[in-house]
Amino acid sequence: MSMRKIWTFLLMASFLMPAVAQQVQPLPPVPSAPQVAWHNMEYYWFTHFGPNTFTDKEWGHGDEPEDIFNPTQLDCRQWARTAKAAGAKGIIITAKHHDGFCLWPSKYSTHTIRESKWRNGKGDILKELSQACKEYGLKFGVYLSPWDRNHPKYGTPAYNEVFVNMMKEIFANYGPIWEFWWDGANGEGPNGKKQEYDWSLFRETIKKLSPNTVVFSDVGPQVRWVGNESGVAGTTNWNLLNISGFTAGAGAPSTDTLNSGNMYGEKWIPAECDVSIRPGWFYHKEEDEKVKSPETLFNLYLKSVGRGSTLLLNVPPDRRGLINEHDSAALIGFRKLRELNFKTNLFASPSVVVKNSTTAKRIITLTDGKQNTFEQLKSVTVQLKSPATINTIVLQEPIQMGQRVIKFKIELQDANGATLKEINGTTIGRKRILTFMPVAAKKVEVIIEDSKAVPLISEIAAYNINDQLIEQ
Ligand code: FUL
Repeated sequence: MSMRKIWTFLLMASFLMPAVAQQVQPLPPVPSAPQVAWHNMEYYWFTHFGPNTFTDKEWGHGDEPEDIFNPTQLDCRQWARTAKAAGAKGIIITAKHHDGFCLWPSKYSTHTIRESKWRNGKGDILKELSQACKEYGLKFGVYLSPWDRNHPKYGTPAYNEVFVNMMKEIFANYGPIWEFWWDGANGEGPNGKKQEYDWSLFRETIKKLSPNTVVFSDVGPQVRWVGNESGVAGTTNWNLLNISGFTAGAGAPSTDTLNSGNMYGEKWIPAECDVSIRPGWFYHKEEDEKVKSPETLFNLYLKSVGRGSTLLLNVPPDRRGLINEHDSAALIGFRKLRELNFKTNLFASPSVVVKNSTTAKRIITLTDGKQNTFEQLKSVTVQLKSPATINTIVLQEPIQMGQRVIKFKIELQDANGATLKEINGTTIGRKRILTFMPVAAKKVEVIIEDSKAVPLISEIAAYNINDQLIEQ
């Protein structure tokens, strides 16, 4: 390149510099691509199935005879079909619960479906379910309890190898696995000893086998527990967590911390809300009448997804090996409530003017339903053509840029600019759904009062949902 060319290049570069410098940078820590995809799934299933289904226990002792496990009409395609019809995006199955019984014929255990009479020991539920999930376009996930009340090696260092070998077997035969679930429970095994889990070995194993799998434990590495089993995230919910010095189980941070995360947490480890559609995690006939109603499930959706978390809803198959009619009826009802109530974004109408309050620039991308377009703003004004009844506002941050908003305020005003209602909130994150007694608003203003860095908003929406569904 000649000198003249170099100078021209440098001159042009200097003109371009300020524009580049103004570009907003991601605020670390940020989620990985698999974590962003995980957030966007919003709602998926858990399924607890095993000997407990047949003994009516919640925690089997590990000495149950294998023949106890005997579903009469098992059909994983029926599970997947129901999950799909219910709008769920994936299924995580208890491949092994605390009783140690394996739902696949593991080489590393003698307490598996192979030892049962079911299908003459030839059945393989992980195979059937992983195939059914593929067929119905669902993600497939695996819960593998480290606590094992059956395995003779449990309580000795050799058990950590057994656990690793089981994971290798599962990834080799039933992948791809989108989420892997490690429960933190650590009780005694058959010889009365507790296990010292080698968490770093477990973590390294999955990282090598399948780097895109998101791994859940109380403290991540990719997804954390929300601190309760009732499906409720904190109204303040940071996707960040400090994990130095903590481990899953008894060594985890307090449930309060897990519930709301750490504002300046070192890692992106978002909370997942696990909750059962029934009082127990496993199917019990006497709980058929206690299946949560569509309205209760909708409420849980508001308190999980609507607080920036995801909803991991447990739907346990019955003794036939089918999703029970009581559960499917509630699940379809839940789907209908979501569809019906979130059908019309009142801010998406062409007659509504959405403006950055500082620059007065009109922004249509805030109501286009697309997460990857976002706007840098401290305050946004939404002007409606005529007053609309509103009882729900939804806000989203582009989480790929890091979680920023610490505190916000929403003002709903009438035609004369008088404030009808003021709503105060803290974090937004992936999605924040706020419900309140309805008002007929002509103007809505969202003001970001405090943030960790320049605030970014990707979506805003308003709805008029059935008043009975307003968050309780
Ligand atoms: C708990 C377990 O002890 C329960 O049985 C259930 O699997 C739940 C999801 O996690 O810690």
